[in-house]
Amino acid sequence: MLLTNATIATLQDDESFGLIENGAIALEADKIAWVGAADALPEAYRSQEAHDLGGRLVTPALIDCHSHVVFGGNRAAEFELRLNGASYEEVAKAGGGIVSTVTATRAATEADLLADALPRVDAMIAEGVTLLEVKSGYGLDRNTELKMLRVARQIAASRPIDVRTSFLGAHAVPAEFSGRADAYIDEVCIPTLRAAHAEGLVDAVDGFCEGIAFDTNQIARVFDVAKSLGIPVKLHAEQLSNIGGTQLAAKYGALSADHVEYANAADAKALAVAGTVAVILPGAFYTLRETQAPPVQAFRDAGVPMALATDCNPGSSPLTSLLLTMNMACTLFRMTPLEAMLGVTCHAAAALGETARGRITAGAVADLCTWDAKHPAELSYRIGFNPLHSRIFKGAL
Ligand code: DI6
Ligand code: FE
Repeated sequence: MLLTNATIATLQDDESFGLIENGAIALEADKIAWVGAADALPEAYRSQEAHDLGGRLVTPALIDCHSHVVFGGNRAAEFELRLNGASYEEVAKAGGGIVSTVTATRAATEADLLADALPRVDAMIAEGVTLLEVKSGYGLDRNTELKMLRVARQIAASRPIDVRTSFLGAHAVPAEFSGRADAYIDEVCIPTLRAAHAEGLVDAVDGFCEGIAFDTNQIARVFDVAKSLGIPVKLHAEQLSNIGGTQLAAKYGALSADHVEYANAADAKALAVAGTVAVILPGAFYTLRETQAPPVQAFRDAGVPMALATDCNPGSSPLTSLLLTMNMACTLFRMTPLEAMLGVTCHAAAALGETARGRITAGAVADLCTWDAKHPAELSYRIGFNPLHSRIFKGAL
């Protein structure tokens, strides 16, 4: 395939959009073979059938590097209760909160979970997503965690999208282990991780390091097992308070530390040294009406790559739009449109350990989006508008 008459945001480095006006991109099978100005196109590619893009913008396809897109039920009733003035206790008594999602996810069949997840995935695909991370963590027992991860694999078999799984057994302490978080880690979380790994279901290991979830010692025990199995780690860290999760993630050479609202300058330095990506999740910040913004300037100063993701989940971020996520990151956190673009492409790829994706360069995977737009800043600027013109997944339109 040959794309011509394109305005290309190559993102070849992190300093600019790397714009090429009147550019061309030659694809060979599932890879990008050549990119540059049309008048420099090598003879060898000139005979290919050309798709004239009429000056449209081409970017790397979008990557959502943090999602909990597989879950049972939803929490709209709890949303409504709260807006009618119910207290946290009343919501919990009415069966609300993460517990209700765990109950619904345990009760659902694999087919139910897949049928519920696919419309959310389709909304992502419609905005140009070609690579999606999917976490477990609403099972909190062996069978349901495995079930969630199998459904994540089925998403990739059902749609033209790649999926990377993260085992999030350390997401919450289930009711049956109330007050016994250590026992949950040893008796359920770690054995389930081993079983899921043996089934080929785990691409990375995640955890929720927070006062209301697990402390650094408990997460470290899970990470040690991940390390012994050769699985990369990532961590929900410093979302609601600073308890050392970011430093722990850096110590383990994590792919990413996610949320990080309460991270500080020392944490940013540790991430930079470790080469760990900071994943910024404005959907959860917005939904929870948080006031502590992530230390974007400290990440810039330290040279920490920043990614953006939906955190799509039924409680704190019922969001499927990565384009809206880009806008929120700019408006709420003062990230620039360039940072937002890098955040949903090459930096998101890095947060998943993918080095051949997220930039338009010879040899990269041919995952591309074409947009009814002239400049990449338009993608962050608009609210609730989807200018996707076409999506190319592994070289196929
Ligand atoms: N951080 C969050 O904000 C969500 N999980 C997490 O690790 C909350 C999940 C939920 O409420 O269902
Ligand atoms: Fe999350």
